[in-house]
Amino acid sequence: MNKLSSPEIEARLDKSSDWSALGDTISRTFEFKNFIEAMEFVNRVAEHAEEVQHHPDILVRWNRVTLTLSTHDAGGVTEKDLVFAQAADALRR
Ligand code: H2B
Repeated sequence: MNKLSSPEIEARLDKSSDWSALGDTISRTFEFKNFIEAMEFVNRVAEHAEEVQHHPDILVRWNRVTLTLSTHDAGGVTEKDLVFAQAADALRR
């Protein structure tokens, strides 16, 4: 899978904002009512990650979950990460 350039990533993120490019990754912080709801989201994300065999870095801080995506094989952000970002957005509920 091709690594996308910074301008390509920025252009793609403008449309589906909420995600920001940070170095060779994209990330978004999702906020929930409490820790349990945050963890339920994490579990939905985990199930999806297994299905597509693409696994985000996940940081949980009580009611906030930060997902950080990159494609290690490509050494940066690829289409795979942008597709995963949209799926994660849909799992937010
Ligand atoms: N997840 C992430 N975030 N980046 C990868 O490059 C990656 C992955 N590679 N999950 C996948 C697994 C690869 O090892 C398998 C073979 O698809």
